[in-house]
Amino acid sequence: MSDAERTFVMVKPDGVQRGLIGDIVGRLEDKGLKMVGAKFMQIDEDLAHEHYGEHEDKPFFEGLVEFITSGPVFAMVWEGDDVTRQVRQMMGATDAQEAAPGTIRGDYGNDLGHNIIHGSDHEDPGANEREIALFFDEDELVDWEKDLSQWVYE
Ligand code: IDP
Repeated sequence: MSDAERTFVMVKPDGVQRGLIGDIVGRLEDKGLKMVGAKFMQIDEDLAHEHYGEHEDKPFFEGLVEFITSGPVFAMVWEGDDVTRQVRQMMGATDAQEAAPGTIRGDYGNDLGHNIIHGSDHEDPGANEREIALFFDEDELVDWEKDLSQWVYE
């Protein structure tokens, strides 16, 4: 499993403030995914601009930067088969009011901007690796065997 796909996931400032880190980590663990990196951190303006660069021209961009730098986030890297798409499915739609019940945004969120969680876009090839490299040094990621994986994947 060491060459399995990896994706970047982040509990946003609203999720941290609301005490949802444990629930979100628990959901990803319950799914059988493997955490290979994590850190509790504060995003600065430069990192926010780089991470959300694709939205630079959008009217909500300044508000988005202000929000994502407003408090700590919990940044993570998760590994598993097709993990980028799997996590996006678990997250639900961007607008938490439209996200299906049972998804993270659907169960915890009530807003488009304050939507609890970020996960790399599976429809943007390479976004997962780009975002991982932006937030983590290679030596901050742990290559380990999860015994449970033999019961998760055939
Ligand atoms: P995603 O987070 O589901 O990938 P994106 O379209 O990449 O959605 O947008 C990034 C983030 O920007 C969203 O998660 C949300 O917090 C914020 N955002 C997107 N569209 C709007 C908007 O129209 N108004 C306010 N915030 C928005």
